[in-house]
Amino acid sequence: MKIPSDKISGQLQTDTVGKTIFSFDEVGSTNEVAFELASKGAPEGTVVIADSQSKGRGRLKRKWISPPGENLYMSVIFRPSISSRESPIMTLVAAVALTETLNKQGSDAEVKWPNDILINKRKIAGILSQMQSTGEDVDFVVVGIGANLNMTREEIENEMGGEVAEIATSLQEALGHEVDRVKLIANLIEQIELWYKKLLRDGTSVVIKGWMERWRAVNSKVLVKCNGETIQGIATGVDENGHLIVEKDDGRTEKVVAGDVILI
Ligand code: BT5
Repeated sequence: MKIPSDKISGQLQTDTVGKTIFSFDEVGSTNEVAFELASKGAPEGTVVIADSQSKGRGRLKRKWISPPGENLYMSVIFRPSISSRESPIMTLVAAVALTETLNKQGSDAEVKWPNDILINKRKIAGILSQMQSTGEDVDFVVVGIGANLNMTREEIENEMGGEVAEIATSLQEALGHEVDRVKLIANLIEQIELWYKKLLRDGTSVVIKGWMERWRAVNSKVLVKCNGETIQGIATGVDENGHLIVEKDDGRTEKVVAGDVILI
């Protein structure tokens, strides 16, 4: 059943984000719907929510498991005046906003580069940002957020199956009780606007700082897999564009735009 958008709107005091909310029972992917809307000129701050997704997407054609009735699947349209190079910062804006929202509920969530949120080292949420550019400038960015909210361990195992269930968690599993989905979505939209405004007002450094404060793997030994290559070293931070800085074992520094990180 679709999440009532008027109930979310009723709790919002934002200027732009969530001024228009499209809520669906089921879609293929909220990112796909939002991308289509943005291509047709939908304004900044437009939100697309679905109760379930039949083709929920992760990065690199991976799947995002999206059962109905209990989770969050939401995409937001942004039209920031930034270059395409800087666009990964939008993923960090969403990561900080979501971590803050989850922790206000009493959890102990942390960010993982580039697009994950973890609780007790397991993945509770993922973010998928997709951009349309004109020349070097961003035309729009769709930021998609998927988070497991009211799933029990049994449901995680039934819905996700062995391998994914092992690395996944939910807010309910972490807190030991269910959360109010509408309230959480409203809180998240408020946090997203707050951090987006910080980005526009103060630039990327404030977002980077906020993200680094919620990143516990700083200075850990890592293996980074990107474009079929593997880099080994110490992850020391993220640069102004949200790229991961790795001090390699041979002493050289590498900046990674996209990849998967394994702690070693
Ligand atoms: C992500 O990709 O983590 C980005 C996920 C973004 C999902 C949202 S939902 C709203 C919007 N609409 C969409 O279609 N997508 C966005 P990635 O880092 O590539 O991670 C994908 C991997 O996470 C999968 O290969 C699984 O291992 C794991 N996974 C899949 N579903 C999961 C779930 N529900 N909870 C935890 N882990 C999951």
